[in-house]
Amino acid sequence: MPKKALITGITGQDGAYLAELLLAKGYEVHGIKRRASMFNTARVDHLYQDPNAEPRNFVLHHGDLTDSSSLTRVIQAVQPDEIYNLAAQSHVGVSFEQPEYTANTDALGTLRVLEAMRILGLADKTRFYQASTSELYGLVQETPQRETTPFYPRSPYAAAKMYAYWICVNYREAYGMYACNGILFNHESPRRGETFVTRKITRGLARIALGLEDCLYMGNLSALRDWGHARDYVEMQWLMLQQDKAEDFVIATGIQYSVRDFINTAARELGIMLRWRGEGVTEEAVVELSPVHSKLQPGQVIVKVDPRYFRPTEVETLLGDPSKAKAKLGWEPRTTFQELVAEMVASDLSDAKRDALVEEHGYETFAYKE
Ligand code: NDP
Ligand code: GDR
Repeated sequence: MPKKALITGITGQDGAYLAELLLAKGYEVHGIKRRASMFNTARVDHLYQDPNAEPRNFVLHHGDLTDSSSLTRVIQAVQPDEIYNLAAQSHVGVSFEQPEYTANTDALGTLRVLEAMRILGLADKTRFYQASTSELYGLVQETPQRETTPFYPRSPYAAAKMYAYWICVNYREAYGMYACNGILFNHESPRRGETFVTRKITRGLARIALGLEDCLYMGNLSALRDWGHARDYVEMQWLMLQQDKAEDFVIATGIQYSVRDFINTAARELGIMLRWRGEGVTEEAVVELSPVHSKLQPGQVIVKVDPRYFRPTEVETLLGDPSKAKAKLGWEPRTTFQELVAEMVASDLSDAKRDALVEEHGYETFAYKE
């Protein structure tokens, strides 16, 4: 019998990479998707299987982390060996605008999954992974941050994830459940949501390079993050559930860059050299050099600061210490920062080229030529 995994948040960035990994390992993969007015399965459509296919090893179920009955129903039907709780309102900035919804999904949602497991008598059978986050460290108390570093959340998102972290620890201690937290630092990919900073940069600059947009408006350019690749990080999520004993782990690269560094690196990938001028809200990036055939002109301002993107309380710096994961899980990040940026730029450039063609020739002509 193949092992069965249930992934909440399967339609998100990590859910899609994790589903691919588990399918490759021979798992039967079940995922919870929420109802939306438009298709929301683009990241996993390539894994879709005809409902009449046998054996069927990839199945999506409707459900929502704010709805206990749907969670209980799905968990009862699937009887999973492993549950990966990845679903969340995961945008820190948005959590200031929707704090209650964020708490309901990210904090209580985690409790609902754990309670469903307990009530259904799966506390001994099913292993549980909680998508915890470096945002727990917020206003950092120690650098680099490790498993023992005290938390100081700085957003409604982080406060909700802190509840989720501790309820996971509590269910492990109270009921002997195999439940663990992966404290993952930022991880990105071409599948990253378009409003997170890295993807906003690679998508925005690719479109600017092709003349589809003029300028990228950014928030805090000095924020420092420890960025890795999502494909590498989901492997650690799986490994955490394969140990003898449930434990919490920091997953990070141990290397830090600023948002400004990310912009410079992405621009260089596109053959654009930038010069920065001004400071604070007047800081901007000017094109110094651009590729010969580019529509960009030297002197053109393509990045500006817009205070709209500042957060009421910011996490200025995060840097992880993955020593424990290295020692116990054999963790080695495979993708370098440069490779990550290059992969994201290449993907967004290819999308932007398609959009530029459609804009130039019109959809009908483009479709006809195809
Ligand atoms: P995404 O935002 O890409 O994906 C979030 C997923 O959760 C989506 O599938 C989304 O569905 C789903 N979801 C949101 N709200 C609900 C709800 N109420 N009920 C059911 N499903 C819901 O996040 P990532 O893949 O980047 O991250 C995965 C997890 O890891 C999240 O919990 C995030 O907070 C955490 N994390 C992420 C890090 C990162 O750098 N990426 C770092 C540390 C932690 P839909 O597609 O319909 O929107
Ligand atoms: P973060 O990621 O808040 O770390 O949370 P995000 O990419 O949103 O921001 C990173 C840093 O960049 C600064 N920033 C901007 N951010 C966005 N989104 N848009 C901008 O225009 C912009 N300009 C500057 C931010 O202020 C911040 O300092 C991510 C999410 O995936 C969480 O779910 C996860 O828990 C953490 O990473 C680890």
